[in-house]
Amino acid sequence: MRTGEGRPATAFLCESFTLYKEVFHFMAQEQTLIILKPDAVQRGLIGPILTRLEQRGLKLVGLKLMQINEDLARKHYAAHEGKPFFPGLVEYITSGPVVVGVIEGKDAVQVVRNTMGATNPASAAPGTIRGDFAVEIGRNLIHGSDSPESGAREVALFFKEEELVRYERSNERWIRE
Ligand code: D4T
Repeated sequence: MRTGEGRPATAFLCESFTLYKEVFHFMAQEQTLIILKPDAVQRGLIGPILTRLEQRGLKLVGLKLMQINEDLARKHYAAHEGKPFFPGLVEYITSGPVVVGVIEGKDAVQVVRNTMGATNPASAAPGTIRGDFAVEIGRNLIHGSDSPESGAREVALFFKEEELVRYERSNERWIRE
């Protein structure tokens, strides 16, 4: 049997199956948004923070430098609208360039969150990013999505689909079973 363009049906089926596998694999992966906040950029901590995430074995599939405007800040922090710290939070996150990234993989949200440490750096454990580099909640250097659902919402807020890159790491089997 041949398809309309004269190609064997088996070739068409194989290509469709490969595409289906790739799309399924992509959709099945948990994603989390990270933001290296304005204080991280101003303090020259982009490298050290990304290094910690990379050294943990986390996989970046998106990364860019940008300035968050007020509209995007309000959407991103919509859950905190009306809280006393909300105006200061919007002012802080829009006050200078940030680095935003997407980390993908099993348990990405949880692993990023515990690498970051507690929201308030004053009580963050030593060895975590906030515990080693920050002292106050209003300058806590890094954001990470708090659930897979938030991750999906926030990644879609900050990245277009075509900005995310799919690739295999050559050392993947030494990081994950
Ligand atoms: P983000 O969202 O920045 O990664 O922080 P967390 O996920 O760890 O914490 P969060 O959502 O509870 O708070 C969002 C953001 O608001 C700042 N904040 C929070 C603040 O300035 N004062 C406060 O009392 C609280 C609760 C810090 C992080």
